[in-house]
Amino acid sequence: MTRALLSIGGNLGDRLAYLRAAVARLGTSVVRVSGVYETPPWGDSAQPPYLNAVVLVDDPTVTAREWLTRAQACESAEGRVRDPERRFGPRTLDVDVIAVWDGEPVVSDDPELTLPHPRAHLRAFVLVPWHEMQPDADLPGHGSVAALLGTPEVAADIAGVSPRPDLSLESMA
Ligand code: A4P
Ligand code: MG
Repeated sequence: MTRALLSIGGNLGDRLAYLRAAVARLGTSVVRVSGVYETPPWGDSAQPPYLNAVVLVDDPTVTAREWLTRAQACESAEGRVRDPERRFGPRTLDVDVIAVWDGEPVVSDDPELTLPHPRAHLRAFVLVPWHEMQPDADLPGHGSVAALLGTPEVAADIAGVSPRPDLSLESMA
């Protein structure tokens, strides 16, 4: 069994359409999707707000590296253009691999695929939707998602993460 938690987000163009396209492209591997949240830009504030969600996927034939390949295929399909000068800059679609479980959590410090994602424990835009979808979840190496929501770095950002119940991805799963 290879299970992964993916973060999806974007802040250019038809943001909901890009999130829906990502879920559709992930296809039958999708186990659950979170609600959609409007979130302030993290890491580079001079850009529009994001829509963010998380997706739990499961496919026994897919390795951790292949989840990254699939994530990047979703980004490319939705026209994402990378600006090497602007690391956390605006994008149509960002798909990050937050964690992978292959029976046990997969741990990697490879810069091409670092697992768990090195900034996930700091990001309310990942942790809030994940907690809503799986209240008992653990981020490998960092403990429970519920506890991470109480850390000062994350707690300070929670108020800005607004549920958008009018924008559902559920019908895609
Ligand atoms: N990489 C290593 N580990 C991973 C992983 N676990 N998942 C490598 C995905 N990629 C991983 O990624 C840069 C490199 O990270 C790749 O070569 C990949 O092999 P990228 O997708 O080319 O570039 P990026 O996404 O712009 O850079 P980075 O550093 O991954 O940025 P983040 O962390 O993805 O942040 N604010 C809000 N509110 N919501 C957002 O969704 N997203 C970002 C992007 C910034 N601010 C945001 C949001
Ligand atoms: Mg990324």
